[in-house]
Amino acid sequence: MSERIVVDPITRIEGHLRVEVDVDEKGVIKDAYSSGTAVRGLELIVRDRDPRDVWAYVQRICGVCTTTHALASVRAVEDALKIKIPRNAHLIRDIMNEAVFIHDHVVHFYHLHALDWVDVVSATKANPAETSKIAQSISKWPNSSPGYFADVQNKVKKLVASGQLGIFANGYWGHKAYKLPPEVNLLAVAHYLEALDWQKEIVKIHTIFGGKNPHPHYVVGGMATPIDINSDNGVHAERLMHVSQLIDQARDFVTQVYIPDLLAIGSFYKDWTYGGGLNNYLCYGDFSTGSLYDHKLYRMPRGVVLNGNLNEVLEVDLEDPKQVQEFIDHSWYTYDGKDAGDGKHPYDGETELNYTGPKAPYKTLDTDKKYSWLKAPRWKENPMETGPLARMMVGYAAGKKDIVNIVDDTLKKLGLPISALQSALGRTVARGIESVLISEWMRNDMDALLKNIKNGDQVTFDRSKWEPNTWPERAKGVGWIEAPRGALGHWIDIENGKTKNYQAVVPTTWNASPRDHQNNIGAYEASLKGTPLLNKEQPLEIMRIIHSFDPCLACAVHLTDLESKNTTEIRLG
Ligand code: NFE
Ligand code: MG
Repeated sequence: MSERIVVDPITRIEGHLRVEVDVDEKGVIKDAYSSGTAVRGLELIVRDRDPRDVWAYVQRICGVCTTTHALASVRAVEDALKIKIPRNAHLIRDIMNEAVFIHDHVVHFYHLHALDWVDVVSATKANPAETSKIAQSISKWPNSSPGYFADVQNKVKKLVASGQLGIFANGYWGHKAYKLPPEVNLLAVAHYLEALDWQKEIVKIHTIFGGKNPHPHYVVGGMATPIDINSDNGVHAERLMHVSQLIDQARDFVTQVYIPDLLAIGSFYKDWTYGGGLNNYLCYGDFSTGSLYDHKLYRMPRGVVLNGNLNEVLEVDLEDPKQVQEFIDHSWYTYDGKDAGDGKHPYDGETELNYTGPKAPYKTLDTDKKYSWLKAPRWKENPMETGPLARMMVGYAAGKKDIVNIVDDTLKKLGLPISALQSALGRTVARGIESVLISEWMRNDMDALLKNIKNGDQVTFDRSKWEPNTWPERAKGVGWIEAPRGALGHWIDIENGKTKNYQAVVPTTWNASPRDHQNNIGAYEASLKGTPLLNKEQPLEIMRIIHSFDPCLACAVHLTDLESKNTTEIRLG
């Protein structure tokens, strides 16, 4: 006999995610179902619009990865119209994307994921002098005196005593799966608060290069970044120096706070090996050392690792109609008016809503049938994981030196083999590892930008193909990027200067996907299977595993139908 457990909503994520699991009498998860429960509207909104405007609409898919959809969109239009952007624009875009990665990963680690491993209430029992000793032994970060940690502890004690835990309310405090000593819990809580403060700084990189954050400005053909080092306006020398400082600060926060904490916390959970999942990893690749248009120059390589086989990296072709496809057999859509159908490549993609789930209020979804607003993207009909772990696996398999070195080095520090990365904890470690790499790359890209500018090149925009009368009648293009949560692709079909069709296939759609035409399960679903729950009333293990992917359902379900009544039927009580 199995029992169905429902977690809805999954908190500390972006968007609306529901997870249903079947557990056996021993409390082990035998099957899992991941459902996106809200539906929004961006792919349809951009139809018939000027392709040069689309970035500004699709950027609103998400307020977390505030720059990623704009970047994917301008790249798609530029690919379609064969526009090559100036080198400065490419560097600025990469620096902005790198800033999003660091921002996202730090916020994810401390504010969205840490409390699955860190017991806040236990921190009240810590000896602050011991916490200080630990802090000083693992990092040279200056805020590490016993008095500093005593102050943080007093704040937490006051919260606990008041009975109103504020931002720490409703945690599973005291759950037996928490393993950290009180002193390490206190360290993590202190840095949770510091990271909250720090994260408002790094976004200034966007405000300087892109005018604002969230949703900085982009332009098809380059960047709307008015570089003029001798002026008082626009992006002048002083502002460039400010970006430079922010990049150094970000690197310090990653290497002196985030990574030491990750290793300290991780070392207590080495035997919690659940959450691996599919072992199929997909990367589109990004962060070129030279031309954007040459994949071979990518620091994060493009490719697929299938069935955990690190001896082979398979080639990914985003225009091949048989590679990336979306299926709807278990998703609330129709294809060509039918409930099921062959997978569609995004150039031929369709977004017709068709809610067939139960009327609210309901206890469980009918998971044999359709059960999610997410489509099921597949690569050559395989379900794939994308994101930090995928990037480190593909980079490792491809023999990228800096990736291999830092992965090996980190595993050595933790005393773990590479196979240990195929777990929830491994995903979290991979995210930390890539933060170190990206903070280095961000420094290098900024140095390259400064050098270019010093050499007299201040150009950020190429207007040679700005006017639609320079475009062909019909043009298709794909824009890809690595976003913090994984591989992101936007596909555009342009006809007579207008957007004929637009499809976004998003990292969280891959990871949180439901079953497909062959009943293959998605990455979240696979990662939950086989995990024992210590306490079915407090399914902390489900939170650990799902959070390790850093879900963003806003991104994943990016379409809507304002006239349909369907959306109200699934509103959750
Ligand atoms: Ni809404 Fe996003 C990222 C994109 S997620 S956060 O990273 O693209 O799937
Ligand atoms: Mg889509």
